Amino acid sequence: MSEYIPSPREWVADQVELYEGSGGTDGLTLRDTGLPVIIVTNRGSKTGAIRKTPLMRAMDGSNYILVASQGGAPKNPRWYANLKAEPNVEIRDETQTHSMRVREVVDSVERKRLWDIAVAAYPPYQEYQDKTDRVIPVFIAETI
Ligand code: F42
Repeated sequence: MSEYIPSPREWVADQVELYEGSGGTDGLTLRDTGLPVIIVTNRGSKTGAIRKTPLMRAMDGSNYILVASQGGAPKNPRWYANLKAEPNVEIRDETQTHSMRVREVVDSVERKRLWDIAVAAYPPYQEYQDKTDRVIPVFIAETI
C-alpha cells in the first residue's frame, strides 16, 4: 500500500478530507459555486505515492471529463503528468467510487464536443482557456 500525500494547497487538502472522510456526503461542491466536484485518486509519476485531486464534475454519459485547467495558469497541473504516466484511476462521485482509465482527448472534433460539455457544467473553464496560451488538456475517464 503506497503512502497518501495530501495536496500542499490547504483548501484542496481540506476538501479531500471532508469529502472522503464523510464517505462522499459532505464537501461535495466547489466553495460557494454550489457546483459538484469529484475526487480523482491517482499515483504520482515520480514518487508512486497516492494523490487525490478534486475536479469539477462534467459527464459524458457515464464517463467523466477531466479538465486540467488549474485556473488558467500558464503550466499544466502536476496531475496532468501523473495521469499521462498512470492512466488507471479511481473516481469518487459522492458516495460511489469507480475504477476508470483515462486518456487525453487529442482528436480535435472529440475534444471540442467534450470541451463544450465541460464548459456547460463549469462556465469558468472558458475564461481560463481565454487567459492562457496553452491548450487546456481534456481527459475522458472510461469504465475499465
Ligand atoms: N483543478 C483543475 O485543474 N481543474 C478542475 O476542474 C479543478 C476543480 C477543483 C474543484 C475543487 C477543488 O478543491 C480543487 C479543484 N481543482 C481543479 C484544483 C486541483 O485539485 C489541483 O489542486 C490543481 O489542479 C493543481 O494540481 P497539481 O497536481 O499541480 O497540484 C499541486 C498543488 C500539487 O498538489 N502538487 C503536489 C506537490 O507536492 O507539489 C503534487 C506533486 C506531484 O503530483 N508529484 C508527482 C509525484 O510523483 O508524486 C510528480 C509529478 C510530475 O511532475 O511528474
